[in-house]
Amino acid sequence: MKTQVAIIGAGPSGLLLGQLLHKAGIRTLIIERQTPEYVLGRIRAGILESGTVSLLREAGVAQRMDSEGLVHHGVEFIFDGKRIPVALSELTGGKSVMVYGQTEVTRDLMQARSDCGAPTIYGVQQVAIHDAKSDHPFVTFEKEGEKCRIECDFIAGCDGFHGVSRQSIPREVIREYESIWPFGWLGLLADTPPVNPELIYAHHERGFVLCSQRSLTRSRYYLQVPLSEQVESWNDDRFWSELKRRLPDELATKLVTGHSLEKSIAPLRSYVVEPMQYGKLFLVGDAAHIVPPTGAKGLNLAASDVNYLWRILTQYYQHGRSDLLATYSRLALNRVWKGERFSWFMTHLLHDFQEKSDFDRKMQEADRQYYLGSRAGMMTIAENYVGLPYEKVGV
Ligand code: RFL
Ligand code: PHB
Repeated sequence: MKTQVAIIGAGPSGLLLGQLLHKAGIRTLIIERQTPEYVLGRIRAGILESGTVSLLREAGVAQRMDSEGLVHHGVEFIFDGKRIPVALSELTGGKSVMVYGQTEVTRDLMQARSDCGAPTIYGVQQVAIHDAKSDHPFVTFEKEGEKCRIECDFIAGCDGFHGVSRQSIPREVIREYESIWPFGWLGLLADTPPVNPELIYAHHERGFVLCSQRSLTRSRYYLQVPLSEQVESWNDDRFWSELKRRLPDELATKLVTGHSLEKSIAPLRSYVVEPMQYGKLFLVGDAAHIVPPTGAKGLNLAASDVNYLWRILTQYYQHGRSDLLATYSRLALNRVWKGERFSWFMTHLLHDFQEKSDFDRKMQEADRQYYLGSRAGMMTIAENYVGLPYEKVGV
């Protein structure tokens, strides 16, 4: 098989890159380890930054998002039982975020790819990257026992944190930065109306709570839990009653409970690999960086990597700009580190840290008082939450 850009992984990074390159007339072939049903079954992100929304529009896959997604102009914080609205749009000169689930983004991208006839091979095994430093890189894999080979100009490693792309780069040419958080998030999805029109990020001495949503009839809630917690020990009743204990009375009494559609525990991790390029191999999205979900940045950083790589590859194919290829890692990482910082900041601000000293707890409290008690503080939160601007490529 032969293509221009071989894409490993059909998550949001791989599919969005494939779609944008296809629109620019560049041939791609995507290979994915799982089945499409499995990929669509993973419940993950829910909040899209304005830049991600624009990119999905540019990719021509925004029709359903624009009609079914919910535009949010604000978000709410709670600490010491006090509710503090943060007026995102007012504080950012009119920007907003979109509530539209990663599952739906992925479904729209899969549909667009099949409509335009661009190839995706699901259920591949033994994926390996070869000669990434040469002018003739190639990817090998097995499909139903048959060995296959893709010859290409470039390889996009969009295969998530546990994929092969990052692992195929020699360890001596990369540097990894990592911080593991001492708790996880227990998430529950239910067909119940959200407890509040806006998302709520709540600090509580029993642990952090997030009240999110997928639509006006589907809620997504998260509870901070110790890393030792097993999802099996949380039946729906236990989840709902713990959630109510961590919310102020007026919200707890309004909360509509119901049967869970999904429940899972995710550990929290901060991770970045540098650089994000090795010869003709580019790392994109979770393959190169992970953030704790508190800032709602994971999928959005994946989209920002795609934004840079798609523009660079398009300029290369359409205008011969081979000089831009080496700029990818710097452009992507500049924004990644800011997203890491905001996610780290939000996680620190809102979670309960059992091992913190009394002094550190007071600092955390002062941070909440400062950031949510002044316009300057709220503006900082708002401009990061709606998404920092992308840098221009090739100037
Ligand atoms: P993905 O989605 O992990 O997709 C990678 C794909 O690669 C495939 N793969 C392989 N394919 C071929 N060969 C191999 N050897 C392969 N190895 C792996 C996998 O099967 C998979 O299909 O990475 P991608 O595309 O970079 O997308 C990243 C996002 O999924 C992730 O950052 C977000 O979900 C993070 N995230 C959130 N991000 C946000 O922007 N806003 C949010 O509100 C938000 N909430 C969340 C989140 C992540 C969560 N969890 C569970 C980690 C909430 C949670 C609970
Ligand atoms: C979600 O809806 O899954 C969600 C929303 C905001 C976050 C994290 C997750 O910060």
